[in-house]
Amino acid sequence: MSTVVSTPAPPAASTETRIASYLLAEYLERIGVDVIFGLCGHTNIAFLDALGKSRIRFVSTRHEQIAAHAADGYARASGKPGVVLTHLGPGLTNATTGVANAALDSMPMVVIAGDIPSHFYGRHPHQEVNLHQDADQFQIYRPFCKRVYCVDRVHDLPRIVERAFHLAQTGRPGPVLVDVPMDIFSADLPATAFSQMPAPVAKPALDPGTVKYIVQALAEAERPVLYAGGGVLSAQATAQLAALAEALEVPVAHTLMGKGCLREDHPLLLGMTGFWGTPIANEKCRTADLIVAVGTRLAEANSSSWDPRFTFSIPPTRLIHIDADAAEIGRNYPTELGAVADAKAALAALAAGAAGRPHRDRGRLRDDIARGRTAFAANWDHQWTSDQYPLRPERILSELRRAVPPDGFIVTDVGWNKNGVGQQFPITVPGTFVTPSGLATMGFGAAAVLGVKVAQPDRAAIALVGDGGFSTNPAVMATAMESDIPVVWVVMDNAGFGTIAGLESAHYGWSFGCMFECGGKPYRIDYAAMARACGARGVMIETANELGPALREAVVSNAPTLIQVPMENAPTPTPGHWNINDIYRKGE
Ligand SMILES: Cc1ncc(C[n+]2csc(CCOP(=O)(O)OP(=O)(O)O)c2C)c(N)n1
Repeated sequence: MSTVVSTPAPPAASTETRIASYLLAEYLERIGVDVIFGLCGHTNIAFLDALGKSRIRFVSTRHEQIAAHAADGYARASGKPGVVLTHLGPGLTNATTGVANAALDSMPMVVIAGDIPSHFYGRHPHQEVNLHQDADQFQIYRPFCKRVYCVDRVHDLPRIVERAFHLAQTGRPGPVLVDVPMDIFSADLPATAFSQMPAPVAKPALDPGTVKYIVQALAEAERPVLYAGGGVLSAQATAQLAALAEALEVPVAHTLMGKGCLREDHPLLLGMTGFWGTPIANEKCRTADLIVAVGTRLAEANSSSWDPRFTFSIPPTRLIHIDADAAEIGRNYPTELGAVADAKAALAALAAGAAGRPHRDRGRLRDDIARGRTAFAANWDHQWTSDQYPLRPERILSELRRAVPPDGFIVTDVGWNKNGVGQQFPITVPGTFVTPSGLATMGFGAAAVLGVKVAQPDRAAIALVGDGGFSTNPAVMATAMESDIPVVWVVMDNAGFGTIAGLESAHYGWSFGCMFECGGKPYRIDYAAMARACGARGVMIETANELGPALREAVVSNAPTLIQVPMENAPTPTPGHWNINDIYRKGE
């Protein structure tokens, strides 16, 4: 955090000068920025003018949270940093949720925010955040950005922007803020001021001794498990993970963000761990003698609140943990060996070291896995063909899987959609499952899908969201229309914040404050009509059999489409544990 030490101003007289905004837009083009998501304000229109004259696409949203989630989705689907442009004050604060969501899921992002004119520092000008310090808005981003820069002089702008893109992408990726007083956008700079490009950075790998140690430990362990987090997906290391697992016949469990790390039908795949995980994944992790975890925080939801009775029992299980961020190692469990490395480099080296190496006999491991997965699926797979109306959520998943090509993106929000997809939905192409994990932000899915589609226009992009989540930011439909982004939103409509309603009902016997009601009756919004009012396609599903054809039509329609599906508020099975359930106490 902080404003950096100022760069000495170069002698101005000897150089041709140009307005900083135009130089900034041209620099962003040169470093590969092809889209910026944002919303205008009087503090950033000088930069918007430059953007409009550049080759960079500007996706204008109706709420800055949408811009930040869309940029986050773009980063996930492109591998490049998402870029956000906001106005000062309320623009910057509106974007906070989206930026924090990207931070907690380690997504690279650069936020460029307008700010008050620097010559008015101390006078509390219009829309300034200044209750504790003048020009203080950039501090709002401090807890979740890798660094927050406030540009005090125009000569600092090129170096700060270069630093921002460098930091957002290196090490553990995350958001960086560049806060720009509006007069700086309009100030002069030498025409060559933006000359430094972010440096290419080699990723940290495992040293040969560590590779040997881990391969030997995996080969000799009796019941080893490879545990994959989102770091494996973002490093595009799934082929290396499969090669290692197959070479040593080691089963693979994963976190929510790690879903897609192995094909769903891979015989060594255990599935997701934790509260909403699968019994076989929890059991194999809990009874493992060695876990090699890669690219994961071993976070609460995936670890059944770290309760040793459910998902991980470390010790006695030995833990080897490989992560890009040293701070993650040893945080939640005693760790035999930590290694700070890029997931792809590490897994490639381990797979090479494991190739052809003898390992312990794993007995009937593959049969065990198949039996465990089938037994769990028997709890719900008959619902995949249910004709019930309002629909069963599982029927929605089955229709979705059949209608969306394997390389299409499924973007979830928070609710049954996230939990059910993480647990039950077959993903075969890595990276096609996009979900908010760390901040678990309701409102993410319907907006993030916009950025996913911008990044991958030739692939289908479907947001699966609850009616609660969708109604937080329905203005996504206006953006999809204006910017011609043909996404599909499937709204699972149970007339309430269903997941929380179910939790309250289980502990307190009612769902006060969680269901949508008007005049004492369930309150249902006609989202399909709303979509049509925005000029998009809107389809209301009236029988279960209508859903499949509606989805297939939406995928090929090349037009923004909302499909509203009345749905039973059925809970997602919870084979693991969540400590909140031990906390609630009901009074008289
Ligand atoms: C911004 C935000 N507010 C509140 C929550 C808490 N929360 C988690 S799930 C949920 C309900 C979501 O409702 P809906 O989108 O209708 O999906 P459903 O649970 O009904 O499947 C809420 C309110 C959250 N995760 N994010």
